[in-house]
Amino acid sequence: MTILIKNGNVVSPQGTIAADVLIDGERIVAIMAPGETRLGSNLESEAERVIDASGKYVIPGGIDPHTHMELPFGGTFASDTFETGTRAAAWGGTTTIIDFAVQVQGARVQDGLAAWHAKAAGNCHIDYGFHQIVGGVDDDSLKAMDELVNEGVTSFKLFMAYPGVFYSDDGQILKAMQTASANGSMIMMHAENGMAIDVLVAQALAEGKTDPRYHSLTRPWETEAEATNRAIMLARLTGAPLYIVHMSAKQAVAVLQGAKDEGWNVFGETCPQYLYLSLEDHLSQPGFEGAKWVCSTPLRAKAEHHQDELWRYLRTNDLSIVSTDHCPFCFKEQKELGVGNFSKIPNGIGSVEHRMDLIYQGVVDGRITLERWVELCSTTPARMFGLYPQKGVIAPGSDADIVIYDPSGRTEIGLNKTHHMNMDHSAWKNFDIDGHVDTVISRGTVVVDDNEYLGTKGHGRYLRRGLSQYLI
Ligand code: DUC
Ligand code: ZN
Ligand code: ZN
Repeated sequence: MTILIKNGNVVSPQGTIAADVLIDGERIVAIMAPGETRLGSNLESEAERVIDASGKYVIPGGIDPHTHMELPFGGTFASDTFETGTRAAAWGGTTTIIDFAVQVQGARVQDGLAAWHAKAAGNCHIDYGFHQIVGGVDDDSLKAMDELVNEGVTSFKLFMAYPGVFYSDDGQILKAMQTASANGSMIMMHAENGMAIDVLVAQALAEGKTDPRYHSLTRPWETEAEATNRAIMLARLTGAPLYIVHMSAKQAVAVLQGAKDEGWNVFGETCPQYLYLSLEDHLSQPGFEGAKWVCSTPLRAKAEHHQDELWRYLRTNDLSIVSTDHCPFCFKEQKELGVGNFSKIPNGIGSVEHRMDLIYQGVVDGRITLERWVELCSTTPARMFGLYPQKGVIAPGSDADIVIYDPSGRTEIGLNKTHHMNMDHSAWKNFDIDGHVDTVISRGTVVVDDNEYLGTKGHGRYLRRGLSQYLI
């Protein structure tokens, strides 16, 4: 199928230009001045489909490099499958996800990856890749890291939190970082001091503090900043590149900023929940309502002014990417596991469908530029995780993953009935966006058009990733 997208404004980190985009099959084949012909041919009459994007932005499809479909957590599983989660992502203008395959202590890393392939294969609506969680660092898993790099899994997530579950101690972290330093892969870090947090949690529960808001109060910013600093120092010691996930505390990002200023290979992401939601307004809602917003790192106190600082760090590139950490749980029977004990509430918020809209709102609000929106949500994720220039850019030869975004449209994202994630509630109640995802194209196939879903399960393909471009 050939598709001509005409009269749109094509956005990249370098700028926005009025241009027509020609797609042939799964790839972009030409970007031309509006109305220009190619090789003497009249493209408009030759294209099988012409989409008029007048007044709209034409952007590379969103890349969400941090999702957890079907993650086992706290005795249950994240409620989106690869089928429901990738479909919801497509609805929201995200055309690639990178999900986390899980290895638990005592199991083989290769088996964890194989299990994730089995969950995803034939079920995805959009393209997908994997990072690998290494939950049990030992000699076998260190060897497996080398093997996985050759299979296109070029980043490994370690946890300084969740002792007894995903946790690695400093010696294990050091060894995994030495391995990454040697094989060129990226270490992704959940940076929270889990040992200290477990003590604070036990003390709070002993004092009868069981409400959801204590989830945040027992994970204070110091536990994030301390772990961030420790991870950076261990990365520095080993020469491993480091990417800190879901940063929420301004003090932790200040530590990252210092290391970046020294020229070290360290990067960080934040997520929409930390830019918009808070301890006071969400996690502290009456009764058990706040459980909807239990995630880790936690939502922080508005009074501490983290949100403005996180937006600033996004502008200054101290934070490089906005991912979602999409990890949805239903309220009924899943979040409810923690009634009477906040530490038993499964951690996670569902946002994979809303990231493009929520961060576009930052453009509307004057917090970031249009070009930075595309850079944070598509181009940098592609470059950071070895997908560029196949993904993350509108250029001849790149996959035709394209979103046509209407800046004069409107999107009510907080209505439980209208989202497509497999959840019985929305964490984004009362969020209305000045903008709208009109058309979504995944590898040359129109999957969303004018509020209609046209995609199919099984269209999404596994992406074998290369090494990060930021390390060369
Ligand atoms: N944080 C979450 O909120 N959910 C899943 C795992 C994590 O680190
Ligand atoms: Zn995490
Ligand atoms: Zn996560």
